[in-house]
Amino acid sequence: MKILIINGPNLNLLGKREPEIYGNRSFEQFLEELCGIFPDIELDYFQSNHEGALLDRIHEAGFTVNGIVLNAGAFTHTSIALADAVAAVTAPVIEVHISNVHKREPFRHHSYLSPKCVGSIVGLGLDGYRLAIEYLQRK
Ligand code: CA2
Repeated sequence: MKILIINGPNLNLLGKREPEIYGNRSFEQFLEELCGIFPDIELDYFQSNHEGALLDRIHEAGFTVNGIVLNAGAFTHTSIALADAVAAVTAPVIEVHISNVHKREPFRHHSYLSPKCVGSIVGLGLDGYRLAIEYLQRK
């Protein structure tokens, strides 16, 4: 089984800034933990600050992997192009947000991606990624 985790803009700063919102671990550290939790799953990870690069990765992987765990960062609230890409691919996509976007500014309450995803996990910190992978594993 192969699952691709995609993180969008600014998520490369995890563990370096705003620990009160996003925690104090880098995603690379957390990924090591995930690989230990899911030894039988091939976990691929991609982060980009560029919308086009995220689109290209979704297109490349979206017809072959067993699932995509997607935290599109702020593009969640702006990108019809990413929503179209999620809708176009055959792999199930789970939307994850580390923070509870519904407790934050109103502009974070709307997601163009949610209607195109199998489901969304918000506000559970990095645990959201683990839960999304568990769901995809059981399917
Ligand atoms: O809660 C999430 O996971 C978000 O996708 C994070 C995005 C934000 O724009 C979304 O509304 C919700 C922002 C990512 C910024 O990540 C940082 C991490 C550490 C330090 C600074 C920014």
